[in-house]
This record gives sequence, structure tokens and C-alpha cells, in this order.
Amino acid sequence: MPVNASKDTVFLQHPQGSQVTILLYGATVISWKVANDEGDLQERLFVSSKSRLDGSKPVRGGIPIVFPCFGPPIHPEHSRLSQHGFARSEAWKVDKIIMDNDAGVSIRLVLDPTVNDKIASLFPNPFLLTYVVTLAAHQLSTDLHVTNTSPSKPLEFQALLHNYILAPADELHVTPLQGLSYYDKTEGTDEARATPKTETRAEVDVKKFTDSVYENAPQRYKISWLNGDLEIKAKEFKDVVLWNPQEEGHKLADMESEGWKKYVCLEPGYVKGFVKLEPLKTWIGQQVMSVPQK
Ligand code: TA6
Repeated sequence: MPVNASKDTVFLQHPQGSQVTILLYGATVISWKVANDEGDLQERLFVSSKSRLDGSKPVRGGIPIVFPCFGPPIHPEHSRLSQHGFARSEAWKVDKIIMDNDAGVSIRLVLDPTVNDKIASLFPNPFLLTYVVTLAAHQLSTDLHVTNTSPSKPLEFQALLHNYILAPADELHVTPLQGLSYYDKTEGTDEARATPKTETRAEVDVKKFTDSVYENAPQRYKISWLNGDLEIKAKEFKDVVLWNPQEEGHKLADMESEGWKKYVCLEPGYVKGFVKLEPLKTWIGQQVMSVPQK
């Protein structure tokens, strides 16, 4: 069965073997498996073994969806929201199967605030979120559709896909970030965190605590390590965040022992400034992750 939905999860399987599991809580992709060169299925996403998958807390791993604010809220209309907004911590619903053939298996999920009083009380602006997850043989596409359902008022938001990529943190590097302007959230003062730096490295590693917000980024990235690589392409996600807490990860209650050694977060998003979506319009942020074939 290529699409299998249960009360809490959706499982997609491609005819060539790749698989994805989505938790309806947060529409969080919690597993993406693709065959390696030997033909064995290999997990590509990190999920902390201490992360609860019971809907009590956002998942520490996979691909949490950040919406409508990135980090602590700074927009006056977002003041009642918590860090990274509510999309990652609400129950989504399966809307429909979009495609189920050799080209790909695709499903659409929906988060509708008109049937969720909690969201309406935190964020009264009318909107609708849909999320299309498409699995191909060596690719995973995740597209976030934001519709402003108000007939009269613009919708202002930030959005990001918080990918936890399974890869050895002491070996990997990310390209091409050189020359980009970025904000370094590991700096000690508000002033230093708000002062842009310029990335000078051709290959950016995460061997030390890294929390960098690159703006106006190229929307195509490669993560490379000794025995692997992964490509990420994006559209309408003009910024990208690179995060690995290193030893600071001890402070995260849901981080497994030394979990930070196993992943890097490379997160396409629109997080510097806000998308301003006119009434009755839809914005689509797209991401395609792929495992390059030799
Ligand atoms: O995207 C990077 C970041 O904003 C970091 O600053 C870091 O705190 C991380 O997200 C995790 O946030 P969380 O709310 O999931 O603990």
C-alpha cells in the first residue's frame, strides 16, 4: 500500500522503495528513507530518541514547520505566539492523496484555524495552511501553501522548514554560503546579534556552536561529508538558517545524549522581515531535498 494513514501518522512508499513518515502532529516529517548505493534503505533525517512523539511537545528532529513566526515573536500581531509559532504543535488533517504512481507519491495535509479555537485565540488573522509532501525515488518535496482568507486585510508572517539532516556534524560542510550576509545568534549581546556579518568561508562547518541566519541566500545548498551528501533546493524561502548547538545541546531537555553530533539543521525560510500576503492570495514556499546519484 503506497499511502497508509493511521490516526496519528501518514506513511508513503515509492515503488522504488523510498519511504516517508509524517506525524499529523505538526505535519512533522519524522522519517525519510532512501536506498544507498548498495540498495539498502537509509534514514536521512535525525530525530532525537528523547523526543516525545505524542503531541505534547514539538518534535526534536525531522522537519518541523515554523509558522507564523521564527524564534520569539517580534511582529505586534504575533505577540501571543510562542517560539517558532503554532504550525509545529497543532494537529493537522489529511486532505487528499494528490498523486500515487511511478513518478511520485504525494499527499496534502491541512491546518484550518476555523476548526481550531486555540489558534483563533492566539492568532485571529484568517488564513489556511496546506502542506504537500511528495516522495520520489531519491527526492522529498515539501511545499507549504499559505492562503490569506481575509477579503480585506493583508497577512504578515514568517515561515521556515526546520530540517534536521542526519549527517556527522564534525565532518560535514555546507556550500555555497560564501559572501552572504548573516546574523550570528551565538553572539553575546543584542547589538552583536543584530549586526550583520559577511560569510568568508567557502565551506561552512558546524564544529563549533552555530546559529546563523543568512539572508537573501541562493536557495540551493549542498551538505557534504565523507560518505555522503544531500542537496536542498528552495523557492520563495529567501533566507536560510544553519544551526547546530554542539555542547549547548545539553540544555535541550529532549536532546538525546550527544545528539548534536549526528545532525545539522539547514533550514530554508522567510525569516528576515515578513511575507506580506494580500487578501485572498496564496504564497507557496517550496523545498526539494535530494540524494545525489553517483
Ligand atoms: O532555527 C534555529 C533555532 O531558531 C535556534 O536558535 C535554536 O534555538 C533552534 O531553532 C531550536 O528551537 P526550538 O524551539 O525547537 O528549541
